[in-house]
Amino acid sequence: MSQNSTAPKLQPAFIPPADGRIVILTGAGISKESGLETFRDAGGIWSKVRLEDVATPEAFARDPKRCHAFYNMRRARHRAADVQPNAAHHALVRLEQGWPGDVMVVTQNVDTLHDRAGSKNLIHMHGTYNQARCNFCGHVIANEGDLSVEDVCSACNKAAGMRPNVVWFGEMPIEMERIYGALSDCDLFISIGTSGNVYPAAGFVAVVSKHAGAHTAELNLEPSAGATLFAEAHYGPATATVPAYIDALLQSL
Ligand code: BV8
Repeated sequence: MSQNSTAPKLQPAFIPPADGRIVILTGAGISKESGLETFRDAGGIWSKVRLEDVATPEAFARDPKRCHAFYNMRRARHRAADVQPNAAHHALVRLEQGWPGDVMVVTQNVDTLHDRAGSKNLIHMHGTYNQARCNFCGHVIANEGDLSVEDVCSACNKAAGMRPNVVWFGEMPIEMERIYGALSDCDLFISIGTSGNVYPAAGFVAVVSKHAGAHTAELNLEPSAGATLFAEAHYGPATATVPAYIDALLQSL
């Protein structure tokens, strides 16, 4: 039974075997209807500030106060009471709980909306807002408040080194081996809310497509840069397409 009888119906072009492995990649678009900005939509984050000035190790070395201000502003928005997981986040939790095979969510997002919705088999390949890391010794702490150059590392006692524990451009994404292992062994790859501009995430669909029997689907507001690489696509807001698609998969069991 669909979660909401008025929800739009959507028929997946491919239903994996019941023990099939499903890997889901999400980007900023899945959090848009929760009230968080995307990066490359009109009026998005990168239309207001250059990533080279706030989201690279060189930018942090050059002007740490500017980087802290950028992340403090986004982290404060992320903490706001009106920013909650939406129907798309909750649909992915239903899939993880109701699908007999393995379901893994790999998110590019540094927000914690998947975690708060209840996703367990979840990889934050670009890190998260709610940790800080020392640039000198690598010590990681939980941190949901503002960071500044006055912060002192509790492990090495050096100041001005605490940075957001996110993956900046030019840095190695997290758990890449585990991600590539899942991609090369999955039956269904679903990409949700990403423009397909940032690598290596944008290359995942090509990794999956190399493996016989794997199917790829894009659920996005509009065709991504990699749209032609997907076997299937459904366009519309994530809170409409994702529950409809996921509930159709679950009803096929
Ligand atoms: C690396 C964390 C080496 C910080 C981010 C080729 C191969 C390898 C690397 C590169 C390469 N070419 C270039 C590179 C370098 C670079 C890169 O990709 N540059 C780009 C600009 C060309 N990549 C890197 O530096 C990466 N590191 O490569 O290390 C390596 C290589 C391979 C293997 C190991 C190591 C590190 C990149 C990570 C950077 N950090 N974020 C932070 O958040 O501040 S990236 C940033 O972009 C966010 O994570 C964001 O999630 C991500 C991708 O953006 P999207 O999520 O797609 O968001 P966007 O706004 O673009 O799109 C939103 C989409 O949603 C749109 O399509 C829209 O239509 C849709 N949408 C909107 N509303 C809705 C919706 N969909 C549904 N419903 C809605 N309501």
